[in-house]
Amino acid sequence: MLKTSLVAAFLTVMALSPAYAADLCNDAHMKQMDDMIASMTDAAMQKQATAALDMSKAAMKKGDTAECMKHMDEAHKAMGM
Ligand SMILES: [Cu+2]
Repeated sequence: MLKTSLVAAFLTVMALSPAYAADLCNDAHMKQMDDMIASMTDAAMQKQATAALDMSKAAMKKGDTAECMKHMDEAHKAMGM
């Protein structure tokens, strides 16, 4: 019982921590996103995801993780995630 709630608390911290966000705002994940977007079949959604990812990459270059994650989230939504 106690162990389960500790794991749940840990997962919540993981999801909310900046370290987790930084985990997605990196070159490796951007490459993964590029590949995933490239394989999308819906042209309109693909365009939307590309635009969002471009803004996410620009924010990442500036070191703005919060902004990077915001646009990353938009890209994910356009990808149906
Ligand atoms: Cu992503």
